[in-house]
Amino acid sequence: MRCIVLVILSVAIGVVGKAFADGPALYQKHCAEGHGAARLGGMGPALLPENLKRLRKKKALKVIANGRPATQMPAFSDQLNDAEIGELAKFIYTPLAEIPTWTEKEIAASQEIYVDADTLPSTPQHKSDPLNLFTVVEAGDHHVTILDGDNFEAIWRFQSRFALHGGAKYSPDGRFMYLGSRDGWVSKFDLHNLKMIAEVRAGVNMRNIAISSDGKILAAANYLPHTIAFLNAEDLAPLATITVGTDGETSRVSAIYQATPRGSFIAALKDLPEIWEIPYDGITKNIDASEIRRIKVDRPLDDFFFDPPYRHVVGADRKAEAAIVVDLDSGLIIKELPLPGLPHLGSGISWMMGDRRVMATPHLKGGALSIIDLQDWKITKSIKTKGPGFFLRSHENSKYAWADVFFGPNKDLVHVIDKQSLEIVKTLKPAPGKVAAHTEFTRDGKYVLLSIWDMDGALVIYDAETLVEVKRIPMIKPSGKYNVYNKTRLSEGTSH
Ligand code: DHE
Repeated sequence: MRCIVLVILSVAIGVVGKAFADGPALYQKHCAEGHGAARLGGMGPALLPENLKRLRKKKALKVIANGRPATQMPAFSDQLNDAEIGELAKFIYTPLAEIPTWTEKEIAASQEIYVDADTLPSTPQHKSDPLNLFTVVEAGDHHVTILDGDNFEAIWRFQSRFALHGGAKYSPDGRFMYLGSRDGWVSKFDLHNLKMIAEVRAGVNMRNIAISSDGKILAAANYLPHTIAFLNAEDLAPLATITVGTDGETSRVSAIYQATPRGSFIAALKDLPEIWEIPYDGITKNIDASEIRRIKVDRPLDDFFFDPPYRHVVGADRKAEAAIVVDLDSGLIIKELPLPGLPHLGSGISWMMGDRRVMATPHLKGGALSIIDLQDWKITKSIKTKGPGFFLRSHENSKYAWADVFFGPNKDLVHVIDKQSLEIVKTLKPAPGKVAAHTEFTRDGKYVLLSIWDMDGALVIYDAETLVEVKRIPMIKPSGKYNVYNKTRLSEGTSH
């Protein structure tokens, strides 16, 4: 008898245990309300492998167990055992069976307008120089700090959408700032009134946003679904959405860029050997295929660097470890440069070296910076660094370029390079053991702001000439920072 009871009991435990260790069921019970029944996001972020790329599984287990401080994410360790938490994590890292849809209808339904910008004063309601403000993304707790670039005091701080990515974009007059999150949210913030104006979700897994040079249209590049969404920059209402593909085969969109002198957006496609150019004036409700210029190349290219006139684009062929130069007027490949070690062309910048314009790019997998002559597209030098770097910055008024060492044992180092001799003149170690990365200059080029990319991090400000530290502001894992003047004036030393 005792034996039978034990058998029944163990079968029952087995059944219950199995039922409760079922990832999808656990998800529906505990997570669907906050993150959406289809995992596409809700109050909390989308829980899809594409959106969770920056979160290691081990960390995800901890977040499920302990929650996320200062957010609505609760701790589940008192409700779920380790096996159940493991099953949940496994489930959220499983790709969806089909590409989700996110049409204009869903985009429109997600639009939130907090205040009509026309009812607000059109002049700055603070004492800072509106063109020397910095938007600083604090990735550690998903906040944004607005920093005065003259006295380096924070004038505002607010919670952002989850996991912002890519540079902030500004309206041409510098009043409005636009942010994009990996979850597809686009936010419009008024820097004169320090108020959020509107938000909309332009995709499920978004790469970045770009703004047309007249400030009227925003474009959002998506991995999920395979679309580019165009928004009215005034209220973020959807203008048009295009599915990116050819002959029934669609592609993820790696990124979208504004090409000011060309009056167009240019898109990099992850899965198709094409570059798309979409003129601003072709973007209407009924945009059709004839409005899109498809430049055929012989392989998929992404991570673009544009020369200052936007005549040429340099794209990475990640497989062959080469950089391909395409003439955007003729649509022809004019050069293939062997650049092993994954060049990070998106971080490339250019400057005049004597009477020649050169570009420099870091490498994500190699301890070097490559220097390329933009007249004949020859690699002229490889500057050896202390490890692979991510970002590179300079300014017209500075003789130096700043290159971080983002990966490896020397991740706490930043090189300062003389733009004429191409020699490293100084290597800084602002916070031993912590990643030091991503610099940006003040509008006059006199100071440089550098992130200590750590939960117990800081923004370190240097005199750009003497290279001496002048201030350190504690911040929570600050990542990118974007100066209004440098971005809107398309400074050659910064990203656009
Ligand atoms: Fe980024 C910009 C792509 C991983 C932080 N990153 C960009 C841009 C692209 C890009 C196309 C330009 C967008 C723009 O400004 O409009 N990034 C990619 C990748 O393909 C890659 C390697 C892998 C991925 O999964 O997306 C990648 N990026 C990262 C990170 O891991 C970083 C360090 C942390 C994070 O936030 O995810 C990171 N990327 C940044 C930052 C910028 C950026 C801070 C803006 C740089 C600037 O100065 O403009």
